[in-house]
Amino acid sequence: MSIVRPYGDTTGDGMVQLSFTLPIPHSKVAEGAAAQLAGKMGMDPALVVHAKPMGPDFTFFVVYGRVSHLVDTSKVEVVERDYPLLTPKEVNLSIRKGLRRRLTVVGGCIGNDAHTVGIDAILNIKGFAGEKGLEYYREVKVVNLGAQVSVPQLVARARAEKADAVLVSQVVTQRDAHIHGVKEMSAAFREAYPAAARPLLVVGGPRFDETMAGELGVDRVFARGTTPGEVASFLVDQLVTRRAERAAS
Ligand code: B12
Repeated sequence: MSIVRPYGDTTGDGMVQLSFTLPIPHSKVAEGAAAQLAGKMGMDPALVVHAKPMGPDFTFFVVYGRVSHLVDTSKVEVVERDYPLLTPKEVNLSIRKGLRRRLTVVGGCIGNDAHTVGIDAILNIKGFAGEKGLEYYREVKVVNLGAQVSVPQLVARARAEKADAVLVSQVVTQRDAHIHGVKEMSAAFREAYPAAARPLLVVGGPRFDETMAGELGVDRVFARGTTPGEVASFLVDQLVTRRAERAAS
């Protein structure tokens, strides 16, 4: 069945929970304002179930209520994985046979972003979710530039290392910093390289929409929960398998 409604107390009752902050001190009026907002967003009835002062001038709310909207799962657009998931052994073997040299990856957090935990989860040997990071792969050379790398620094290092792929993390999303940062980065790589020689551009972070690769000018977007194995498999698919297919045709 492709049409579904939210489930709260009983199947299909349409109940949802919403949290937000209003820039007003906690009071009965503030709670009324929260209920009014939820009502305008389509929740009816809208019940304020939690209100907590956040300092003297702000209040955090949780509102529980019913919405009448239906969701059609057949109209949902997502990026499905379109490459096979490989084990580290298979990744190493493919690179060795297909490239006949190590695959070089340069990565980091660009702009002001200092949230390195995500890129480290993908690159560092300790990895993520029980999987080892790309440093563990014998046939992958990892250059992790860490936090707050400027775009010119990233381009220069990618050139110096003859990077096959550039992996960029953006976690801060205030004022769409992640979107602006990635667009600046992809434009800089397009300017610095002839199209055929440009490294594969891969970005990731918890608030990216995976369908945005084209708009951002990158080859792939990875969102929250990404594992190193998925990234390694994607790199092999793009830089070894598909390249060999193109060369053969
Ligand atoms: C830890 C943390 C910090 C640490 C960072 C330490 C470090 N070395 O990374 C410190 C204390 C330094 C910090 C500072 C700040 N932080 Co902070 N921080 C967090 C926190 C709690 C966790 C982030 C994290 O480590 N997640 C774990 C990793 C594993 O998850 P991930 O990043 O999503 O990565 C996964 C995927 O997204 C993906 N991925 C990520 N990157 C990449 C890249 C590639 C190429 C690929 C393939 C995949 C990929 O793979 C990873 C594994 O699955 C978040 C809140 C939260 N719970 O998420 C806030 C948060 C990100 N921080 C926030 C803020 C505001 C800040 C500060 C501005 C606070 C301040 N006023 O000073 C500063 C900014 C510093 C800066 N210049 O960037 C906000 C951002 C809000 C926004 N809309 O932008 C958040 C959301 C907290 C909040 N709710 O307000 N922070």
